[in-house]
Amino acid sequence: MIELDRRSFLKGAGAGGATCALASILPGSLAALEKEPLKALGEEVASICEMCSTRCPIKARVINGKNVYISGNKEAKSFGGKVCARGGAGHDLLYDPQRIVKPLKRVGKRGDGQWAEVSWQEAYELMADKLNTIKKEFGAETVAFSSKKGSLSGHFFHFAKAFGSPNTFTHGSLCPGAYVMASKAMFGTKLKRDLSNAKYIINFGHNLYEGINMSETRNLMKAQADRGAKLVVFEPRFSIVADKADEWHPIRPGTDVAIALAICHVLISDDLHDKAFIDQYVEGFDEFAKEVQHYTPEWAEPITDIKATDIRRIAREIAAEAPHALVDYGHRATFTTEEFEMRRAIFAINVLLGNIERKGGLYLGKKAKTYNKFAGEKVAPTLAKLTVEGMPKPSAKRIDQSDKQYTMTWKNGGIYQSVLEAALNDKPYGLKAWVMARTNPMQTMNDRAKVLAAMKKMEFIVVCDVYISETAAYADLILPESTYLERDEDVADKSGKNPAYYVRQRVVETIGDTKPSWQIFKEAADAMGIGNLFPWQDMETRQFAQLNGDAQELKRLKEKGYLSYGKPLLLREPSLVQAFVEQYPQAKATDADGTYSSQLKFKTPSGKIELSSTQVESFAPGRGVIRYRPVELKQADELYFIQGKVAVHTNGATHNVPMLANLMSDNGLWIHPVTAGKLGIQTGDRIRVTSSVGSEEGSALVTPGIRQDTVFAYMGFGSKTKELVRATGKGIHCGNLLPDRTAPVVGMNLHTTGVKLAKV
Ligand SMILES: Nc1nc2c(c(=O)[nH]1)N[C@H]1C(S)=C(S)[C@@H](COP(=O)(O)OP(=O)(O)OC[C@H]3O[C@@H](n4cnc5c(=O)[nH]c(N)nc54)[C@H](O)[C@@H]3O)O[C@H]1N2
Ligand SMILES: Nc1nc2c(c(=O)[nH]1)N[C@H]1C(S)=C(S)[C@@H](COP(=O)(O)OP(=O)(O)OC[C@H]3O[C@@H](n4cnc5c(=O)[nH]c(N)nc54)[C@H](O)[C@@H]3O)O[C@H]1N2
Ligand code: SF4
Ligand SMILES: [Mo]
Repeated sequence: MIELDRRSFLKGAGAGGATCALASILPGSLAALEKEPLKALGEEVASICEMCSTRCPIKARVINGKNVYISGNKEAKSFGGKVCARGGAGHDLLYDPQRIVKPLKRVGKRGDGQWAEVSWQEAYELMADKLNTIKKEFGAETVAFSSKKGSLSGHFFHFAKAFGSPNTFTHGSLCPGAYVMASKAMFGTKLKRDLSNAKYIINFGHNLYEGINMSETRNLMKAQADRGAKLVVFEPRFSIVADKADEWHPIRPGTDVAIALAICHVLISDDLHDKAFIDQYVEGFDEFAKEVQHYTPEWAEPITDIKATDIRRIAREIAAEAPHALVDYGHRATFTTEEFEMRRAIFAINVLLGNIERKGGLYLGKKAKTYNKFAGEKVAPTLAKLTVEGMPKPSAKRIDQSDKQYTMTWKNGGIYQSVLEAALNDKPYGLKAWVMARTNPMQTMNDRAKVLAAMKKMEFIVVCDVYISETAAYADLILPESTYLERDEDVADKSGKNPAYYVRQRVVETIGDTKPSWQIFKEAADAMGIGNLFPWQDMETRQFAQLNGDAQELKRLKEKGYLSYGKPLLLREPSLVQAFVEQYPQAKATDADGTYSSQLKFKTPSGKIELSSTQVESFAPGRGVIRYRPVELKQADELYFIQGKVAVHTNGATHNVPMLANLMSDNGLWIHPVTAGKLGIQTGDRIRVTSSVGSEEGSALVTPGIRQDTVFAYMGFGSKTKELVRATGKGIHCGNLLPDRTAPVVGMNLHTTGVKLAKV
């Protein structure tokens, strides 16, 4: 932990007073406070990590008033009672001298780093004055609201709705949107994967050993280590998952869809598909089968650079392990403009394998309502939805989704990057203000220069964050949120094969003058004259209402932190269904084969899995049947530029956390030796990467673990604003190289582009 020397930082603060330009002490930061011992709120508090949006269940203990020891919560078995490196470093965020702990108002030119500390009341009044004036003059819809979806976004978007703007955005179009929409189009809902029980797994760039999700990462480890599952990875670079796999196939970026369709071709032409499953559950098989006739492995080979013999062999191998085998549909779904087809083609393989609701396959989440219905008794409490009367209905249309091809994008999450065209070119109408919470688009949205230009055009920008992030550095008002270790939050649903809930609780007394966002936006609403739409008193009254007034259960949840109810249930897995009916005597009657197969329904127009879909055809003509379309991701003389997560950092969020910054603060560009050799580049050399929108200088990492036509960088580095002191100027800023390009139908930002490389 960094020790503060009080005398030297007082010197650094220079003129002192409320206004200070950026010196060695950041205005409003923890460094300016007298360092007091941490006040524990319990011997060991069960809570939820927020070092990334996976939100793993944790236990936290304050040690000697100085440190917080964070481990996994053993109640949540699939998480293995463990946290990752970032989860363990939570203390360093809590106690980072550079964390902001006072509301800040811009006093110099926007982006100049001149800030004045203000009281919360002043901050709320400024917000009320500016936002209400803009609403009166231009309409509430000219204010955009964006936040990473998760624990705090509910309160934030409630605020946006109460204000009257339809323009709310999550990170969806920068992250998972495409696979969620593909899954909804085919199954009517999101699916989950039973990695730990799979005997054969095909992975298309799901970076689970670096892009960590404690539960899924551990499940993949379990499948490989305990069950000897075979793992086949298609990845343009030798990721850690590729390193731990049985086979690594360096696929050409953006061509996964061709492999997936070729595997479908083999399964059907070799008669390896599950015909009984298809007869019972699938709509549109014939059209699909007709289309994939063309997609032979020999056809896929020149597109993907993967040998036809390998594709055919892999298809046969996975079919031999079906239904306890799966093709992972990934997480960040931004590789190609054909994302909708890519993710649907991956789901299609799973459908042909008949692995839905089987061990080692894909399944539908079993929340309390569904689970209780099957059990014939109340096994788990259902969570009450807290709604408010009198919420205004915005009359204006959203700035995105006007084109009917975007019918499937989230109603409230939308196409985040459409903020840019609206702000800059009034498309479809202009924006005047941008309110953000837990989002850092200057780092995580494509085309940093465009994001900056859009921000410059705004009349008013509010950012709620824990740091002066790259985005917050251009705000007019910064609202410092308490870290997750200082917050109580709503009870959250964590159901998988059986219902489960968990809750975030304060581990320590709040440091400095920060607040949780549920409170920030409730109090801001008061100042804005819309406080009546926030009728709850505090977080505990909300949690109590969520649990339908069951004080006992709330107490139990808070003690344990994570409550799981019942036994795992997969409707088509005989052993699990048998254990379930033995446990619950009132349970629904099973089918003759001892399963709940006949009860498996899908929320699609046909009630079946729509392998081909007339609904999709109606809003996206030509896409009713999954089809291959060539894409152009780079020019002939360029290299593919791709990115990924690194195990010790989160997106554009943790690069200033001391312990993690010490572990890694730069992202060398991965370059193949042949490519590097042609340019005279060696590891450690300074290099310049240039795309159609930006240019970045960085260092080279020459490695055979990447294709010759591709370069790779870990994302989130190279912050360009001086406030993020430990991260600034270190490494390649990925967002600065990516043009603002959006995939059809799913509205995803495209993270693959062409670049030129030179030695500096
Ligand atoms: N340590 C850590 N863990 C995290 C996060 C983090 O920032 N750090 N972030 C969390 C979040 S928000 C998410 S969304 C998940 C992300 O989880 P993932 O989606 O698994 O993570 P990424 O690293 O983005 O994975 C993309 C991988 O795809 C590869 N790739 C790029 N283009 C292609 C292509 O065209 N085809 C194929 N087959 N592969 C390609 C990249 O090399 C990279 O390894 O991780 C979560 N967990
Ligand atoms: N080029 C490129 N761009 C990408 C990606 C990529 O791989 N390559 N990955 C994409 C993916 S998968 C995602 S999910 C997005 C993520 O992008 P964002 O949604 O922007 O999320 P983060 O970078 O995780 O964090 C955003 C901000 O949250 C702040 N923060 C952290 N904890 C708290 C808190 O408790 N309260 C508040 N108020 N703020 C907090 C952090 O300081 C940070 O400034 O980026 C996407 N962008
Ligand atoms: S994966 Fe790591 S950082 Fe993310 S929530 Fe879990 S423990 Fe925290
Ligand atoms: Mo993400």
